[in-house]
Amino acid sequence: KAFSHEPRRAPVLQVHSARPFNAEPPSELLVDDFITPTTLFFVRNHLPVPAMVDSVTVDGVGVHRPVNMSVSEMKTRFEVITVTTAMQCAGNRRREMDDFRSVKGLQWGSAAIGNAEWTGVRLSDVLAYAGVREGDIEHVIFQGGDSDAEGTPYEASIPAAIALDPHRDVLLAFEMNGEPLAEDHGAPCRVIVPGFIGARQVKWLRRITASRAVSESHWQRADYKIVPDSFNWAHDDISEVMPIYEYPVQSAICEPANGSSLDADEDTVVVRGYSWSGGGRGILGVDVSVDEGVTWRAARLTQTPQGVGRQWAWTLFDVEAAIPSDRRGGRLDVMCRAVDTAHNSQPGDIAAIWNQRGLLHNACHRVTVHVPE
Ligand code: MTE
Ligand code: MO
Repeated sequence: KAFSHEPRRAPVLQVHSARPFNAEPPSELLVDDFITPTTLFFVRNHLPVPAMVDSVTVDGVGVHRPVNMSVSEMKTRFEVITVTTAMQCAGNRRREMDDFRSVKGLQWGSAAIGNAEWTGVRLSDVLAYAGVREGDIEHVIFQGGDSDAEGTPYEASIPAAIALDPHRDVLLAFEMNGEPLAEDHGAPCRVIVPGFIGARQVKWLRRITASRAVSESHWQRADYKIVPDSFNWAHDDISEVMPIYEYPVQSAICEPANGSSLDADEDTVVVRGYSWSGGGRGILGVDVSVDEGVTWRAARLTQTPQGVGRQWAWTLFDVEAAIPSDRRGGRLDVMCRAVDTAHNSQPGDIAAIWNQRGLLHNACHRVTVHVPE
């Protein structure tokens, strides 16, 4: 039976789809903890949760020592490390893009992101052990234990240069926040690719293949690509479009919640949210505006020290802003924008980045609240 392995889920999650299960927490709860509690971590399943199988194999080009190992064998054979990294679905904030102009896909709010401590072994160590050498391969393919009605498993790949680089901290992870991986997050073992979109971080990992080409899967070849307005599905070849790997710079306001009412006796508003950039780029600053972007205030940042180029964790921000007096009894728009360590900033408007699948929505975030008299 397809959905017989679905686990219990926290009732607090807001469900976008029950089968397969897709859900995110209320965004206000995301900023309460620098490390997102596992029960609040968004879940993005394309397929039914599979039965638990504790075995990962390594095969493909250059593999002269075939590997077939359980999690306990991984622990004894390779160094175990813990990496704090955020993971964000490429579809995060799709609903806002859809509000602007219709796009295809699950209507994620702004909480399809979380920041966790992942414990596992380095993929680069496992590949070296198997005999895989740089220069022989271009991509590393990951196959999940979950499959569709025809038996086609979830699969994705990452470039070999990332997979083989120990500084990129790509993990075969078996713990999340100090506990064995939960079923929804890929138990017993998943791939963690810091700085990449969630789609490459294959859960329920069963097979790793060293390859000259990208994965043949639908999710690698046809989906998780920026399909511009100009793309013509009848004439253009989607496999020619580059797969998304790294995430661009992002930030979003979690508090106050969009559509909420501020307290009547307050003359300031406390603004809190998250910010993150892919590729190991850190966050230099987050600015908040309560006057339609005329003036901006720098928010206070909460970060964890990580090496330059390896800033995988997210940044939380908070700032207290005076409520403009002309907003009393009306609406107030609160906006935020982040700058990463490569000095990239978020686009000002959705139109510039709108795409058919509603992916990588990182335009300047805005919430609208009501200000009492
Ligand atoms: N891995 C498998 N095997 N099956 C999946 O459906 N979804 C991917 C990725 N890995 C997926 C997967 C996507 S699109 C995302 S965003 C992340 O897992 C979500 O991870 P999470 O559910 O642990 O938050
Ligand atoms: Mo995703």
